[in-house]
Amino acid sequence: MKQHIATPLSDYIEYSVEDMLKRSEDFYENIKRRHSVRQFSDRDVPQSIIENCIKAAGTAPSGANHQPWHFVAIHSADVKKQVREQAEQHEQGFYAGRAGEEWLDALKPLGTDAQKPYLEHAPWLIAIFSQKKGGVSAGEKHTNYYVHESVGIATGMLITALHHAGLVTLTHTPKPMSFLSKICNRPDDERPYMLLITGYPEESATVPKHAQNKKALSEISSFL
Ligand code: IYR
Repeated sequence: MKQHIATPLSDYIEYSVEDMLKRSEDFYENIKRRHSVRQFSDRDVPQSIIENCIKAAGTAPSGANHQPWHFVAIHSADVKKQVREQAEQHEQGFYAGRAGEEWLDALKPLGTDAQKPYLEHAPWLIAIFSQKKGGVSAGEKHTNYYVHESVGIATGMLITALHHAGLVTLTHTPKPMSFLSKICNRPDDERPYMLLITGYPEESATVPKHAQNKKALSEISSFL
């Protein structure tokens, strides 16, 4: 039988209410500068920055602390080329009609299409995989819990960490995404969850007006 053993919460930091107000305002001001960017510079980014951001993502809460995720950070030009070729191939079918009229209509204000040059231009692609089986130690094959929720939270933390470091990101979910498993040499019991593109923005990078439209606090929340 496993046992519950605990140690004191020794790294918690309490701030005054005034400080918390300031910190929460500052964080909001900072995170609202995060935008999905589709024009990436080919300027390089040191691997150590990507490693730190993945370490930050790896602290995310997860079902039974099984950490059901794997991050493949792709820097190799050859591998990025393969990802671009295969993603564009799938996206062509998607934009040519597989998506359906309603979906294509919803995407129009974003100005996206099947061309994904950033998959080669950006210095880093981070392929995120979810694990149905695992455990608290790498290589275990127990059942994982709340996999989608856990990987979603870790991905959000990764995006936040990359933004905090000073990089821009784009979440990309080519449909279907299974080609990523092969390119990244991942086992069959892992599923590609998302592809995150990261690096510096091109100097002329733009943000679609549509994407800047964020719902007001009153629309996204209720206080009881
Ligand atoms: N995966 C496609 C389509 C796409 C879908 C949604 I929903 C978006 O918010 C943006 C794009 C692509 O990357 O072009």
